Amino acid sequence: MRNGYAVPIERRHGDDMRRPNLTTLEYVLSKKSHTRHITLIDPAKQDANTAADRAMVAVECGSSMIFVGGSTDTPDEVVHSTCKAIQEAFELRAFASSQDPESDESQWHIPVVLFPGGAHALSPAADAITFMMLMNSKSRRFLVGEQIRGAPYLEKFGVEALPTGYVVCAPGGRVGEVGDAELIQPNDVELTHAYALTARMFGFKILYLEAGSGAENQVSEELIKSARTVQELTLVVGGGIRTPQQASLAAQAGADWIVTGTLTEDAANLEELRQRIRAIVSAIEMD
Ligand code: 1GP
Repeated sequence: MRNGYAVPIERRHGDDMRRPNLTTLEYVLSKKSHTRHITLIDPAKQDANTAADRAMVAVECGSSMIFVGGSTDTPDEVVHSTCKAIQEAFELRAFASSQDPESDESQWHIPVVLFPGGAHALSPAADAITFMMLMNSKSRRFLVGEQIRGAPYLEKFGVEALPTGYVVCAPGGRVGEVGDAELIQPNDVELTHAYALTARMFGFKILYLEAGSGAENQVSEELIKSARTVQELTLVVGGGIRTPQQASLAAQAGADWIVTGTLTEDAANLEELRQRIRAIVSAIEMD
């Protein structure tokens, strides 16, 4: 474990201007008539400027939040420069929109949220963090250990914590392995319900059902429906969602948010990315 923190503490000043009345948690929990989309950007997979270009395309095409992170051991400097580049790009776009009466500035009031693999991947430039307990981990490290390491930095940075129960479902991928998870199987309906109840009883506001990045199979419809019965939780579903049909299945089963990551990384260029995200967003907005 490192003793210091490599990234200088410099709070962004733009967030009050960009989202005047809502905390990020209020924004995430706010009820919408349709499922919303999150674009996950793994800072290890591209340079900061490319990440910012991809994030801008995502927002233009209807993504409602950007996650920055992944399960890899990305140094905090890389996470920070990615968050910073995205925030700066959004601020410029918000400013440009504010000068144009035809343009909707609020489109750029999109939170940039850390989705960390551990306490090493933090940045003061983020609006918030999915502050997660990997609920089905067998390792203390992922239940509370990394969180205890990260909490003092987050407090110092003033990065808002989004209290999240994180449950890894089969196939689970790398996060299932690294996180030492007892994977939830596609028909473990009662167990999923018990995890959802436990998350609520711990006071978590968000439950994230994860199949693992690049998963061959997404989280099953049955598991999403089962978690959905605990209505107080905001339900995030991700892993293995690549097509509008898969996104629609998760949305119809009750996901409030769906996350895609690989879809962005795999796109050959920004135009392909644009088409992919548009297709996913319009599928979930129709449900
Ligand atoms: C991974 O749920 C996310 O943590 C996204 O998964 O890369 O398969 O879209 P994909």
